[in-house]
Amino acid sequence: MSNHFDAIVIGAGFSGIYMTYKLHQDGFTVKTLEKAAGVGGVWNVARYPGAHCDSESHCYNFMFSEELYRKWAWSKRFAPQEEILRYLNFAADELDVKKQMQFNTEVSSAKWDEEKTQWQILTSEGEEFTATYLISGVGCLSTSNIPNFEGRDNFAGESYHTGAWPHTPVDLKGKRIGVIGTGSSGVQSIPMIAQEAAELYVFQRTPQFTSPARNRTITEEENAQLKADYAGIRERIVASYAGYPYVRSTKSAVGTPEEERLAMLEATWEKGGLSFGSTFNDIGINPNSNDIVSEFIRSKIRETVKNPETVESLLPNYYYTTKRPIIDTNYHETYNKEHVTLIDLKEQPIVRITKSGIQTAEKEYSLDIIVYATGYDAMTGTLLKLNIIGRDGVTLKEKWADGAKVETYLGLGVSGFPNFFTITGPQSPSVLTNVPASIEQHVEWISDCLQYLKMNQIKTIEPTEEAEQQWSKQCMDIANSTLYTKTDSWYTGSNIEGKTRGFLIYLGGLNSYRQICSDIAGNGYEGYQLKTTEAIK
Ligand code: NA7
Repeated sequence: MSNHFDAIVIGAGFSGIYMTYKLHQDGFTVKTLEKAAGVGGVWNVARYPGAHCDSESHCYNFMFSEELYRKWAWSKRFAPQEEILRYLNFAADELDVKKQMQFNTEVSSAKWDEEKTQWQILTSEGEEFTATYLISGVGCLSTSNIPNFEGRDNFAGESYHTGAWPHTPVDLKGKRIGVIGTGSSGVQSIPMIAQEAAELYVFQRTPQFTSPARNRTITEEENAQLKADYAGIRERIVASYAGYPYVRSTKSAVGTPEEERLAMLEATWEKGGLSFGSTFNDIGINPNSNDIVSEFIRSKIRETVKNPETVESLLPNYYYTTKRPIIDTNYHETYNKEHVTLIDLKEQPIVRITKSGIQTAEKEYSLDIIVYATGYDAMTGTLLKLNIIGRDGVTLKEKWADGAKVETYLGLGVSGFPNFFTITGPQSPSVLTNVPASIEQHVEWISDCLQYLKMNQIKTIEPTEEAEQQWSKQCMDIANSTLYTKTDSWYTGSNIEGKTRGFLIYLGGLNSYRQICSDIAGNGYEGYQLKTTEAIK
């Protein structure tokens, strides 16, 4: 059997499923390689207790097909991991893409062959594939970050990372459990783990802003309304800044009288969900506006947590939203439970992991289980692990100086790497949007592009260095005009030891970005070098 395909897609999450479907529909041969045993991407591996999506479920799904949209009804306003995984299996079955997918197959390298103008892809299992196009659908958050604490491997109990949770149930009942990390995964899992644990110790380096999710069941009547409004929801998503079907606030926090702005904040707090972060239009750019909203959240934490010492440690002091905003269910309430203890790592840093637990500068905490809720090497970690080798044997690692100088064109391609596309790649809107909306836009753009190449007998496409540099500068300039770059976060790469600080997300909005991408395509793929077979000869 020939192992040559028009395209190899890596990853079978939202991106891989839709890309595979599109390519097959368009008449290309495609093979999708997935490391895990099934579809789902991050939703197949981040199975920690309490794992939920924080985009509202009715827009956290494929919108390109009305038929698909109508066939699925979500049970909850914010879907739990297992339901999203079920949805992705449903979508893959409905779209009939599993037969193009090969599971339990990890890509170990992909090398550009200039002479044959094709990619040679090798897997850890020793298989070889060749393909005209290489398309990454590996997602932005799929390489777990486990900090290199001294003695980490000496721990005699069980340890788990939230992003690589076992597929079989973990028995937490009556155990002494330590959770390191209070990002989204920590905040979601801590209240659930507290329900089972005999003792729970939360090791917190940075206190987080969180607002209530107010998750609830979606009634049949609501579901019927959501289905009836398919066209409206889709239209609003396409027109929106962040891929959500909501209208953005036009009010400034500093520009709104105190009484009115408090009423607005109370109303969005009560409503729940991520839209609290969009109560005003200048939270991300104006430090004074940000202070107003930050102080509002701090006041809620003070009202909730009873122990005065614990409250002090839980008050965040960075600019709200410059770390990924979190929505929670009973997070701060959990610290009122007798058996839950907050360890403030600013006061007593972790010194080492011991055989029996965690040793801080003050004492040793004896534990049965350590949960690492310590996040991901986001945006570039997984792409770099693929060992991609471009023209003249230059690796993506070398090109990006091991993550120190990441430059792409539109977050969709990299110069020196012909016929290579990155769905939600670095410097695209990606994680600062409702990600499935960004994925659909990228998949459709790539699909249009491949059809254009085919129709015009173009053999290779590759961004020019100049276009790439301009795009990278534009991304950084926009980020620098906001408060985002002022905080240490995985948005800036500063959560990973040795990773150079930058900002790998296009912040100009998905709607503007969509227009830019479509103009570039309309202008014959401006900023790209296109070569026909003749030109290559
Ligand atoms: P995050 O948001 O990166 O959170 C990781 C947490 O782990 C955060 O509180 C970190 O503290 C903490 N951390 C990381 N390294 C250490 C060390 N060395 N010591 C102590 N604490 C540490 O990851 P999540 O998985 O929660 O969320 C990621 C996204 O996944 C989420 O937004 C969803 O989109 C899905 P820090 O703040 O860096 O001081």
